Amino acid sequence: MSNTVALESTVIAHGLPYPKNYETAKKMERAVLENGGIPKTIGIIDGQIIIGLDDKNIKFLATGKNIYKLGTAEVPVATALKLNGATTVSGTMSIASKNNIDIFATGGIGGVHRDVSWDVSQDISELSKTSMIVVSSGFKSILDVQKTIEFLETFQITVLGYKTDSYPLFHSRKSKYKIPFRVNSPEEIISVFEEKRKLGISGAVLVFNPVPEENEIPYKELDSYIQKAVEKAKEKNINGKALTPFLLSYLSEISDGKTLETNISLLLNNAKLAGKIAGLRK
Ligand code: PSU
Ligand code: MN
Repeated sequence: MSNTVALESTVIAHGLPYPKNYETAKKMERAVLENGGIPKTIGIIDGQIIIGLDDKNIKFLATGKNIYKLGTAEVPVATALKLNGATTVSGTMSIASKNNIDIFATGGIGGVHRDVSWDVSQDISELSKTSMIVVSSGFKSILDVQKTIEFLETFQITVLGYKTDSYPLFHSRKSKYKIPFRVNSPEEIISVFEEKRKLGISGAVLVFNPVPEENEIPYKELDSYIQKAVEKAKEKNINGKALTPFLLSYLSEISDGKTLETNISLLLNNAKLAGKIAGLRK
């Protein structure tokens, strides 16, 4: 397989505010490149799937108004109806895997939401069937942690802690949940992935790479912000695709931008690790 690293565009269009979203997208590409990989940011412009969005298109997704948030299920709608859309973890993985790309870096994956019944991200079903190394900093801490861990198990998603013994939780490096397997090098990640593929087992190898220490927000501090954000979403009746973007921006607001800085830091750190993994392919 190739040394290309896929990057998603939902984090640009719906996960971070302008201009930080644009700057971060460019910095993620640079981080992949500097560490030995070829970055390709994926999105849909006027119904065209683009693997390797150029500067103009990244800016368009970073500033545009009617940009759809596209999971795998919505990708064909966007191409048929000639829409503009940013692809989520699931949408990006499904496009990348059909184009010979099997390494992907994101921030936090989707999972099972708190309080809201049956809001489970398409990311989980995609991770269960698509063969790919996915580097993230955990699932988003706005989720129900325990239920999401159980879902990863049910869907046979291979989980590895990168230099960590517990599940990192996006903004936080540690949690009380022990991660079953720890790896300490990009080489070990590649070897687990190749083995999974050789054995004919479908699905991703999900690598949890904790946010750098200097930017982490300890879970205790974070949890009070999250509870407030979840309450607010309930009060405003926000659900479905709008829920994650709302919670992320509300968290940034009530933490004085602290969660935003953390989010950017972990995205860059994940791009760096994915670049290193890809560099081994040369
Ligand atoms: N990682 C981030 N910020 C984000 C996302 C990931 O740091 O905004 C996006 C990803 O695209 C992920 C999506 O697939 O949030 C999950 O949304 P939902 O919970 O609605 O499935
Ligand atoms: Mn959802």
